[in-house]
Order: sequence, then C-alpha cells, then structure tokens
Amino acid sequence: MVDRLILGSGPLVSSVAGSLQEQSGTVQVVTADEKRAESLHETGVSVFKLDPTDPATLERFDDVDVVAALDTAGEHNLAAVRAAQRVFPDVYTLAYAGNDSAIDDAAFSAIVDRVIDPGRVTAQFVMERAGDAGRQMRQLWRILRELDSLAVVTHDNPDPDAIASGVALATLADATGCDAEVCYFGSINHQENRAFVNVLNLELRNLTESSEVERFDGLALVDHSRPGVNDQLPEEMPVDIVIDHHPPRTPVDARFVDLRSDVGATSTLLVDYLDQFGLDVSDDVATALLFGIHVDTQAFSREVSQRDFLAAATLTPQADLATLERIESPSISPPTFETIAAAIRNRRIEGEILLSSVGRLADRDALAQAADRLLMLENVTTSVVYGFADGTIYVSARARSTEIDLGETLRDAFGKIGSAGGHVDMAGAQITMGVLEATDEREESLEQIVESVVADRFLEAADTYGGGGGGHRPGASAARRRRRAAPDRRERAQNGARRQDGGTERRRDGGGTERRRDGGGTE
Ligand SMILES: [Mn+2]
Repeated sequence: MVDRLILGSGPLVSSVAGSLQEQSGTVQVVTADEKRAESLHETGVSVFKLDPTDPATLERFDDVDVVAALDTAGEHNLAAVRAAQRVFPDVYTLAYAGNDSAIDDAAFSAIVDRVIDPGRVTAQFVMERAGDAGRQMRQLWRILRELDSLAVVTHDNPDPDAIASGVALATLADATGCDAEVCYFGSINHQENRAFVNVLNLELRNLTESSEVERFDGLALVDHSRPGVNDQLPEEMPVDIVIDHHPPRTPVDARFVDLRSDVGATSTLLVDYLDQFGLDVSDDVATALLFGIHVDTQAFSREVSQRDFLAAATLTPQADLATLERIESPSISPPTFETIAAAIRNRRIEGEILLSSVGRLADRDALAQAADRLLMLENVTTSVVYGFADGTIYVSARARSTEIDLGETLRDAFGKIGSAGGHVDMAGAQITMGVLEATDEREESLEQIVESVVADRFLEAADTYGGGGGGHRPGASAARRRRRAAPDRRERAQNGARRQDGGTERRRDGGGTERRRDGGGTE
C-alpha cells in the first residue's frame, strides 16, 4: 500500500517528500530525474526512477490515497495527473501549476482536484507584507531597528494582558537587535497574577521612579496609550510606540501608534505582529498571550472579536494548557481567605444589594475578590464590600444587574468625600478618613463610622442612580423608570465606562488597579 504518491522532479518534490517521511503512512516518489532520485534515495525516501507520466509505471502501486504532482513544469504535472487518474480513477489529486503561463488554468482545474498556483500563493504572501496590511508592521520594525534599547511600560498594577503584550513586544524588539525590558509601576498583588508571572518565568522590572525609564533609548506603552495616565510617567515624556485596544479619550502622540479598539485584548494585536514578523516565541510567551486574551475577554465572552479567536487558535498548539490551569486556580493567602470569610459573615442585604464591612484590611486586593464572591449569592445583583487600612476606607463593588450603573453610583455616593469611579459592573472608591482614625482609637466605633459612611451613602445613591436595590425600595423603581425613559444615557454610560478608562479594571488586576484607576485617577 502506498499512501502518498509524489510525481515529478524539482525542489518541491524533495521538500514535500522529506516532510511527509516524518508523518505516519508511506511515501513513494516517482521521478524521471536521475540526480533527484539519487539524492532522495540517500535521505531514505523510497523512490523509483521512472517516467511518472506513463500509466504503466503507476500500475505497480495500489491503494493510493493521494497523488501529488509537484514537478517544476506544469505540463508535466498535468500529464502525470492524467496518467494517475487512468490507473486510480477515484484518487484525490493535487498538482503544482508551475511557473509557465503556457498551460490553461481552466484545463488544469478541470482535471486536478486541487491546483497549487504559485503565483497566487506568492502574491498573497507579498501583499500581506508589502501591502497596506503590512505597513504598520514595517513601520514598527523600522523603529525597533533604530532603537538600541527600549522600555516597554505596562499600565500600573499590570494585568495578564498588559504583561503578556509587554513581554511579546520585548521579544519583537529583541529580534530586531533592540534590547528591551518590560517595566511597570505599582504592584502585582492578586495571587493569580503573581502565579502568572512566576510560573511562566516572565521577566519584569518594577519601577519606582520614572527617571529609571530615561536610561532607555526608546519608550513603548502597551495596554494603555498615554504617559501619565494610568502609569507614573511624566505626561510630557516622548513615546515611541503605543499598542493598545482601548479607545483613547484624547489623540495619542507617539511615533508609532496601533490602537484597535475592535479587539478584546492587546495580546491579540501582539500575536498579529509576531505572525507578520514570522517570529516564533517561547512556549511561556505563547501561554502568557493566550492567558492575556482569555482574561481580557473574560473567557471569550466579553468584547471578543474574530481576531481574538484567531489569535488564540494560533497560540493554542504552543501554549501550555496545564500551566494555565495551575495559574487559574492558585492558592489563596490566609489574609485574603480571612477577608472573604469576614465579608461573608458580616453581610447584610437590602433588597438585591449586599453590603459587607470587613473591618481593618490586611490585604486590600482581597476586597475585590470578596466582592466578586459575594455577588454569587442567590438574589443578589450588587455587592459592596468595604474596609479600612492606613487611614483610608476602601470600597469595592460588583454588579450583575443591568439596572444599576456602579461607576455612576459610586461617584455619586463618594465623589465628594473621596475618589470613586469604574465601570457599570465593577467599580471602587477610596475615602480618606482624615482625623477620624487619629482621634478615635476604638476599632468598634471606627467600624461604625465606616458603616454609616459607606452603607448609607451607597444605598442613597443607588436609589437615585440605579434601582439595584430591588423592588422593596420605592425610589428604586422610579429610578428604573427614569432610566428606561433615557436609554441614550444608559448606553453612553455603558460604553463609556466600559471602554474609556484606558485600562479598565479587569477582575484579575484586583484592588490594585481598582484603587488607582477607579479611584478617581482617570481623566
Ligand atoms: Mn487589555
């Protein structure tokens, strides 16, 4: 039995036969070229030095699965396929059309099951790289080539998408001879993000001073687009490269700008560049990028595009899914566990709103996680968890109701006494306690103060702003009616809050980002 019969002479015959050798099944080459036959024989390929266009030659084979006629000359391939079809009438045939225009395309495709047209393949390859689509890639390449070193800065308290994009851009830079380092301000606190960095051996530099960036030849921003907004760089710092998927609020100034808000993750854009550059990345980087897309699109459910799926598909063969599994279910630190426990224990429910004070905070990132968990409770559509540390009250809120706009509600409740902001479905606030903590040593009363400051104000604002309070509150239904009557505002709030933050509070960037981003730090 011969699985694959390869007919003809030329370099394609050798390369295809060589590759097929490594797969299961048998490969048989028939070529009239003596030299080709010899060299193939030396590499261990089974070869007959015979005329492949003669049916009598092919009769010695049976059970052929596929015939590939790969001679340099198209007309030889046509003749070979004709011969093969006489001997094996039902076999699947592939043929290389060759470079000569002497043969008629139509005749070719009438006979052969699948024609390989080198002109079309080459044109497509060239168009992808020399056409409009390749313009960005070439420009990026040129800038990277110019720079000796590059600081790739993520947004503060980077999430997996920012980290993975940074690492991928550094890989691109390295390939052009530019020495790149991925840098960030803030911290990586969430256990999942820490596991992500550690397990995948991602090299990141934690910056404390913006002057540390000055020793680099160039500056790139990933997953955000302006210096000084969601990073600690001076606003006027010149930027060489911006790659981001958040729509900018103001024009972005850099030598190279790639802002595509129609994709779900910056990692997707980086996969595109890696592909266009023809670069292979390490398994760790592939895994990181896949995780970045996974997290930012909330497992391909939120703001996901065809490009995100394609990028993920490209990464999947290389990505280590077992490692991803380990990252996704990291162990939780005892203080975080305690905070979640306290939040569950201390919960009170007003309609569909769950409020819980956790008291003094050991780990601020635990707050966001507690709010996430408590939102899972039956009949609860909004969770608000708060605690205090270092003279500041921290609030983390989550909603799964479409009736309430958390960002607006928190701004309304705490904007005047602190900083607040965020998205429709997740938001945060912080309120400086000022003299309160200093004058009162007793924790019990502190907690009472926190309770009245946070819970009362939130409920009041929710009445005016949302209706997440559910049916029992008379104001809520009125607010609901108002909201329904004004769908424009609603829509704007949703789009705006979700997308214009220049970084968003992804669940996994934990309280860190929430506190900086949603805490009034945005424009
Ligand atoms: Mn992102």
